[in-house]
Amino acid sequence: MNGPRRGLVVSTGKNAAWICLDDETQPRLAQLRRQTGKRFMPVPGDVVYVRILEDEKTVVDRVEPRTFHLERRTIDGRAKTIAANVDTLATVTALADPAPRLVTLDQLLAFAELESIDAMVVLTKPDLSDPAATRDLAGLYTRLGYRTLFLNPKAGENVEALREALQGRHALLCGNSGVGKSSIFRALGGEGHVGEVSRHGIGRQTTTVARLYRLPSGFLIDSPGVNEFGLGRITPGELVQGFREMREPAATCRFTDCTHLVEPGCGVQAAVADGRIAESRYTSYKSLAQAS
Ligand SMILES: Nc1nc2c(ncn2[C@@H]2O[C@H](COP(=O)(O)OP(=O)(O)OP(=O)(O)O)[C@@H](O)[C@H]2O)c(=O)[nH]1
Ligand SMILES: [Mg+2]
Ligand SMILES: [Zn+2]
Repeated sequence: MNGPRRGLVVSTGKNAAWICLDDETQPRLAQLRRQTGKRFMPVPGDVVYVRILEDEKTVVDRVEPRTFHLERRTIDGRAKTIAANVDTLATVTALADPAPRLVTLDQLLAFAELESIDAMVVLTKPDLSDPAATRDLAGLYTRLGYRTLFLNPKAGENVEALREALQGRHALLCGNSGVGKSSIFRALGGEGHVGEVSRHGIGRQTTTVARLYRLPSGFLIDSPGVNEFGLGRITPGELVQGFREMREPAATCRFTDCTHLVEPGCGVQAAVADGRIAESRYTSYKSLAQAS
C-alpha cells in the first residue's frame, strides 16, 4: 500500500507529528516535510495525507485546508494556532479549586457565539463545592440554552453523559489551568502525558501541548489552560452579540452606539435591573468591554 493515506493530527512537535490514520487505532509518528521553504505546522484536528515509505517511515504529504481554526495569544502577543476543524467548544469550569472564574467562561461562550460554533458548559469538582451553588450555576447556563453538565472526572461520575454529548462533534476542551480538562480527556479514554514532562515538575501535570483523541465519531482535543483566548479588539456592539440574552435588550437602546456601560436609556442595563440578565453575566460583559 503506497498510496497516500488519510489521518488526523493528534499532536505535534518540532519536525514531526503524531498522526492517527483513519483505519488504525494507534497513532504513528510522522515526519513533516518542508513545504515551499518554510515548514507548515499542522495542529491537532488537521486532516493530513501521509505516505508510508518502504522502511515504515511515515511522511506527511499534505495538509487539507482547514474549515476552522482556533488561535490564542502568546505572552508576547503573537497569535498561535492551537487546533483546527473544531465545531464545538467544551468549556470547562471548576466549581471550586480554583474558584469559578465566570469571566473566562463567559468569554469562551462569547467567542463561540461570535465564531458561530457550538459551546457547552462542563462544570467539574462538584465534590468540592456547595450543592446549592452548583445548582445555581448550572441553572443559569441551562436557562441560557447551553448544554450544561457537571461531572467529576476523577471519580468517573457523569463521564458517560459527556461522552454522549460529544458524539459526532469535533470538540476542544478549554478553560483555565487546573479545572480538570486533562482529567476529562483521560476519563474518556485519551492518552495522558506521553513523552511530556510538566514545567512544574512532578505532581502538577500542566498540559503544554494540545492533543487529540478520536471518538467513535468525532474527536476531542485537550489543550493547555487558556487564559487569553483572543476575542481580540472588538467594539461593544460586537461584544454584546456574544452574550445571547443581551441581543434583544441591546436592540432597544436609545443610542445606536451604546456601550451598555453608562448610557441613559440602555436596554441592557434595564434588563440587568429587572433581572432578565444575570448580574454575573453583565459583570463579565463589563470587564470584557473595558479590556478591549
Ligand atoms: N476533587 C476533584 N478533583 C478533580 C476533579 N477533576 C479534576 N480534579 C483534579 O484537579 C487537578 C487538575 O486537573 P487537570 O485535569 O490536570 O487540569 P487541566 O485543566 O488539564 O489543567 P492544565 O493542563 O494546567 O490546563 C488534578 O489534580 C485532578 O485530579 C473533580 O471533579 N474533583
Ligand atoms: Mg491539562
Ligand atoms: Zn445599551
